[in-house]
Amino acid sequence: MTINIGIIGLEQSGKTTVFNALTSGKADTTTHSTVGAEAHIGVAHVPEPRLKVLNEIFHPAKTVYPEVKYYDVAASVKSLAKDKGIGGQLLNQLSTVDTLIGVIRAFKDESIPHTSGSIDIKRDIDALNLEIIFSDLAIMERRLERLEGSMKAAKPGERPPLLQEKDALLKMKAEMEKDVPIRAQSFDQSAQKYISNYQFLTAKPLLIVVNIGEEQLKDTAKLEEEYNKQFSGPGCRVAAMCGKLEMELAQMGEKDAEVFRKDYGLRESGLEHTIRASYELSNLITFFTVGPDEDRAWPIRNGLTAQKAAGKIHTDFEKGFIRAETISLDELVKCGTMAEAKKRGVLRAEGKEYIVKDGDIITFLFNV
Ligand SMILES: Nc1nc2c(ncn2[C@@H]2O[C@H](COP(=O)(O)OP(=O)(O)OP(=O)(O)O)[C@@H](O)[C@H]2O)c(=O)[nH]1
Ligand SMILES: [Mg+2]
Repeated sequence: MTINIGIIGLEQSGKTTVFNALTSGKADTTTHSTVGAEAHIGVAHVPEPRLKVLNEIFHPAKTVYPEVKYYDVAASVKSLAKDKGIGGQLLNQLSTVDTLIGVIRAFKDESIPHTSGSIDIKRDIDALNLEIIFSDLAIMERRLERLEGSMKAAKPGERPPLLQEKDALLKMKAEMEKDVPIRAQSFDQSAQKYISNYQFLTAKPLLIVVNIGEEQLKDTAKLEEEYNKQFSGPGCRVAAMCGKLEMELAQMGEKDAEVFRKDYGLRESGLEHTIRASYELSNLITFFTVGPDEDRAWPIRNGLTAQKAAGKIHTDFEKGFIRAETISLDELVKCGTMAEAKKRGVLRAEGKEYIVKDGDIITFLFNV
């Protein structure tokens, strides 16, 4: 399974630097990106240390990490929304991602002038929010126009669902005009489906990455806490990291990077840090499948039943679900082997309504 994350932000905030940090990429950061440029796309594996533990038990031929695909959309969302050509295409690409990363500049550097003349995190977060609200409003208006047309042509019996959609859109629009993103609005069940149909940008979880300077590194944790107090909200939280340093570390060997991180007092890499935050934002947990062929981590939404989780692997697993033989990683480690776990009776047979937990190791039994 691939998790898609779109990187947005104001001009020269460090989007491509953060992209390089997260994907160990080498995209150019020395020139300003130009309108009409294509997105940088890069893939990273979700760091999942629990797979290492499992590998020591099962020695599989292959280890499969979940993938995250990052899109660095060069231009500002606002300019994309106005543009019908490549801008429109980039916006379509953005509208399919699962989560947005919004890069906000906090690093000071006289040689790189800030487009608004100064560093002001609150101002820039507001501006970024307004950009994506602007883009969603444009989509809403187009949809409302089309709805008017459909309603005129509709037979009386066809009108109620159209009216219901119009009603839902108008409510969302009114809130957005008060600068409330869709992720912070509340809806009844019937309006919910319109949100997923349109893939509005402000409906997506937003991880704000405050791109701090090297001199702020030792205060990373404290700064992050303060930023979260000020700026987090429904579907939105903040991670602080130094894009430039993380980019340099991502291009080193792991061992060297580790030494540098220790020196700076950093507990985890920028990738680990932002992925953990985006898992929490998107309410994702991980279950594992194991065996001689492969050990594999599967990200799923928290709250899924065993039968639905089985469907993430294959639809046949879901349709023909019999039971899920389940053990937590901690229990397995205590037992040492699956055979020992069976002997001690800690390998559980769970039914289709079982709610999968983070760290479960599952063997699905099914028939087709
Ligand atoms: N000192 C310092 N400079 C940074 C940091 N992050 C980015 N920069 C510099 O800021 C400039 C812009 O960085 P980019 O990553 O290209 O920014 P961008 O948002 O992708 O820029 P555009 O795509 O042109 O809008 C580059 O010269 C980077 O080296 C940082 O954490 N510290
Ligand atoms: Mg860029």
